[in-house]
Amino acid sequence: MQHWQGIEKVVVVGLGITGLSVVKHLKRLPLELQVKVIDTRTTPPGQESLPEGVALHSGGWRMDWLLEADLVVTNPGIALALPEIQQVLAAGIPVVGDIELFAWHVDKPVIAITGSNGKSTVTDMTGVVAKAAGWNVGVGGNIGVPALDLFEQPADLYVLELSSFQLETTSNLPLVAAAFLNLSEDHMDRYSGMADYRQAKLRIFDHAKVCVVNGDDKQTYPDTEKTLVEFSLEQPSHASVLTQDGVEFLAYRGDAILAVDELSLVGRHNVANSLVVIALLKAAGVDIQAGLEAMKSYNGLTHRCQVVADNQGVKWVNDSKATNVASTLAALSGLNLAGKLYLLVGGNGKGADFSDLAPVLAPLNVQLCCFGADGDQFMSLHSSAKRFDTMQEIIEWATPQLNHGDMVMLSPACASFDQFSNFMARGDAFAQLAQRFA
Ligand code: UMA
Ligand code: ADP
Repeated sequence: MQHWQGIEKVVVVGLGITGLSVVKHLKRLPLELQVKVIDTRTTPPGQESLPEGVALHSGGWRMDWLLEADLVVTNPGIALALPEIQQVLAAGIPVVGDIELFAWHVDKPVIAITGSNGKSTVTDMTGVVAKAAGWNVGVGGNIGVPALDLFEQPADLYVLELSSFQLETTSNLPLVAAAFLNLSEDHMDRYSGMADYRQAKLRIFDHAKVCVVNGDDKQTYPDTEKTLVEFSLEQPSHASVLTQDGVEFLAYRGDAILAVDELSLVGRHNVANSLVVIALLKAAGVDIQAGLEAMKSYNGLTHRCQVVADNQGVKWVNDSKATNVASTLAALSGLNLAGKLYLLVGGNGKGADFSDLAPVLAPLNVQLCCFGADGDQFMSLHSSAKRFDTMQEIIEWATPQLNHGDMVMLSPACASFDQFSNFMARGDAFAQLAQRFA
């Protein structure tokens, strides 16, 4: 409890699922803490679940509360650059996030994952394989289960997905292994540029015994000397693809572990993600062989390159979480199809430039099906492009033409808000169409 010395008054900024998990954690500690909550929203989510006796101020700031605090705990959605938080810092009051509180409390090994794309997939798969290998695993963080809630159940290993927002307010997280998957443009509304965004992510390595880095993306390497484990799709590496007698294997330090085509996950990026899972679990001392069947059958999180129907040799893939160009490019790279790809693209384009898709589509046997508000923006990307209003129209038109070896994939490179409430609703609608028409 050394970190808590001299701390009595704690102010939690931002409720939501993180703020609630922080309050519950503070209440569980054997300390006499005075806890207050501020949320700038008029009706903060989670308000109704706040334990009795915890004062809440909503709809704005309370600088008097903040400046009297011994510790301020912020929700990841609260930027440190806000003037109110800057004032707290200038007064010498420590500002931390929920992951720092997790770090102060945890007494079991922790694995953590960050990056621009693939975090949730790697986090979930790492948890699934470790569980299959007999470990009692707590999986949480940015993936949607607040890390502090994991302390409500016993565990002997934790796997955390960490966003750059969470890492900004974390300084003491001891990790048995940490991975930085890749870096591409995101969250530029919160950072002054890519260098700033990268520095936030690099904090994951500060107290990591083993740093898993992407040999194909040097931006993921720490700036100081650390114990590195590299993964790569392009060259031999600690974790890489090894070809033996014409068969590709996932390999770790030269040992073939699993044939690539035994993975249920599709897409070359998922080969990279699987290599990371192996590297992380090896570093944590988990017996990969014991979890191998789980790795083979792992079919991904809903809405990320997930096979939702496989009938008469036609695979239907839901990649509704591909809401930007980089994630659709990832879904396309390394697709090894015997037949034709029916690719559904479009939605709310958020003003993005889609031209990077054209050279990747050019060599593919593809039928580009453009729908939604910004469907027109895809029409010039491939000669096959055909315009529709909705996904249902596309499926009704395409189904009679499908042949063995074909794939129907929703990887829209756009947000869903033009026709759906979120990417999950869009993915569910696609999965239902797949069930009906497959
Ligand atoms: N907000 C205010 N005033 C406040 C508090 C919040 O305006 O006082 C606004 C902010 O714009 C903030 C937003 O509300 O961005 C979301 O806050 P929230 O209360 O909904 O947050 P939580 O429910 O606690 O969810 C957070 C993470 N949200 C963010 O980082 C924005 C969740 O990641 C995470 O799953 C959860 O904690 C558990 O750890 C979401 C996310 O979008 C999925 N993450 C970003 C990403 O993946 O790209 C980083
Ligand atoms: P995150 O949690 O970082 O958003 P997800 O695992 O939810 O990552 O995947 C988000 C999107 O990015 C999906 O469309 C998915 O297919 C794609 N993706 C997954 N892994 C990678 C990767 N290693 N590189 C690029 N894109 C990826």
